[in-house]
Amino acid sequence: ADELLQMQQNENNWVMPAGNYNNQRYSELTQINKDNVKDLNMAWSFSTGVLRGHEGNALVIDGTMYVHTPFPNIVFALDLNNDGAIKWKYEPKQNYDETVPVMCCDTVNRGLSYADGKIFLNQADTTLVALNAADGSVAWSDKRDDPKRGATSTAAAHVFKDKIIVGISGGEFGVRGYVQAYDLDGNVKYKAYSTGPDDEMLVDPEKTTSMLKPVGKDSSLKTWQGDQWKIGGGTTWGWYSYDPDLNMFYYGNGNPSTWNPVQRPGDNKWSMSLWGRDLDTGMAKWVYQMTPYDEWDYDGVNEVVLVDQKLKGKMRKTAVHFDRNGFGYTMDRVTGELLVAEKYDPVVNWSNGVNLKTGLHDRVAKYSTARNGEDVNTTGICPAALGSKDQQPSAYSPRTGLHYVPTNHVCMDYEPFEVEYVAGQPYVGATLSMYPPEGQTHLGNFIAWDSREGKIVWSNPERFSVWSGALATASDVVFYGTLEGYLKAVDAQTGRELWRFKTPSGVIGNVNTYKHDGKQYISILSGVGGWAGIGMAIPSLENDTDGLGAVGAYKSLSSWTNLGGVLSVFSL
Ligand code: PQQ
Repeated sequence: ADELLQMQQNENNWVMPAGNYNNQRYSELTQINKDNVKDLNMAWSFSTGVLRGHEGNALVIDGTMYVHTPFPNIVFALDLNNDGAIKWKYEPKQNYDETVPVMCCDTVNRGLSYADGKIFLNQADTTLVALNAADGSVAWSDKRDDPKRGATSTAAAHVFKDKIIVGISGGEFGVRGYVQAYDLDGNVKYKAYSTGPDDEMLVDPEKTTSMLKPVGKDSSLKTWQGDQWKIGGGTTWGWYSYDPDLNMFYYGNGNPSTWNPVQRPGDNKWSMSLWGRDLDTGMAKWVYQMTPYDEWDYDGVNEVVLVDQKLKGKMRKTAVHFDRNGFGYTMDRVTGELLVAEKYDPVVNWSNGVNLKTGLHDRVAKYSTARNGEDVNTTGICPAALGSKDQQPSAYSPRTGLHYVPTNHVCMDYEPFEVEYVAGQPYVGATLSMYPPEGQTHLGNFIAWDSREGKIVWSNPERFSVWSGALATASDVVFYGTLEGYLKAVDAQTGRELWRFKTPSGVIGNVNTYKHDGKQYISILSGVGGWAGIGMAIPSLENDTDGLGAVGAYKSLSSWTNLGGVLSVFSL
């Protein structure tokens, strides 16, 4: 039986990170519509008591709301039937000194999952804990990795059918990425690495395909020098999706370590790749590397959205992904065939485009950071390392057939330098400066994208990168938050702004919606931070190149907002 498959269809609840297995972040609720959204008011709010960046969103399950925080990863259960009273609170004990200094991009956590009467929390120190939803007591827990070697967790655990899927962070510390599957009782079922020998990646040389062809033996090992794959990154800290009919799950993985490409010649497979795996066995059905031999830190972890749609007259089960490298990819999710790959920000300049036959980019030589085996200080690369989009998840409306994508509009200078691997120490090897594209002042856009054609339908400029996840509803209203702290509602067809509200802090959380006692609510976590807001989260970072280059680009953010985690809930 698939409890979650049933529960995700109840639009009163928000039962998993994206609301739905398919990562669409779409709700059938229609009480709040284009005409009345201007009358939205704050219904109630809740302070988490934690500073630093608040990513992700609360879950709502049958009258209880579950709210998480960044490190120390507190979980609150709020009773919606009793004025939001705190039913229980869980605060894990984690070693601050071991964990927080090795989190690359703020102490964020992207949220909780639910199944079988339990709430699953993926703690920063890599402990996965199952809490009894009724009282917050610990049912079981497992610490799967070690922050002392730079391994941490920021991603939500994702529950698909009878498995809990968790990834790992630490690409900036030479951590070798993997996904690990547990059953609901906490037994490890499999582990699949991003790099290394075929059996450790759960890759079958004959049956696993890339660009529709078998990957062949040692498809990863052949693309690294010596043992470099052991510290080769490809971490797995993004949003996962699941197709119950195909019984496959989907995700992307991150950058090869180090950021200095000259130190790791080769394609560095399978970093920077999209994966489709069988849920029961973990075996890869297909894999596609978007940015072989990465020279810019264009992690491939962004969400994979599952959409059934008509391309060139033919219905397809597609997987849509907005990569850090600036391209919006549409794949056939059954076979891994590449169908569309187009720029979703016109300023992207490192590649002229993707050859749909080979899957390879036509790279522009002057934006390379490694030429003839030597480091090159390169200027004016678009996008910057944080990509045309980072972790902030998009929404999709099956009504309009469009994706609503929070984007970054940032370029960079990149100076690679030689770095030695020391376990638990930064293994970055590049100094970055980031700034808006030439002649422009805005750092973000909120766009509508047609993934059948690979085209921008409308685009709203934003002062800062839109680091918040979007929500689309069946009344054709789309919501998102901004780094200044606005929660905005726009018209799904035109992008016209319908409403805005300034929340207590910058928004890097994801908007969601639920219904309680017949009333529709919109909820959002504010609390500035994340990579874009790192200069605010850690005030001792002062130089423009601090925070891996984000401090300079987002300097003026401190004239708009201040730290502090608050959940804000709105209704008519
Ligand atoms: N995290 C954020 C954020 O939450 O704002 C942004 C980023 C991360 C990045 O742009 C990264 O490249 C990144 N990389 C890793 C990694 O390579 O393991 C981890 C994380 C993370 O766990 O938050 C980020």
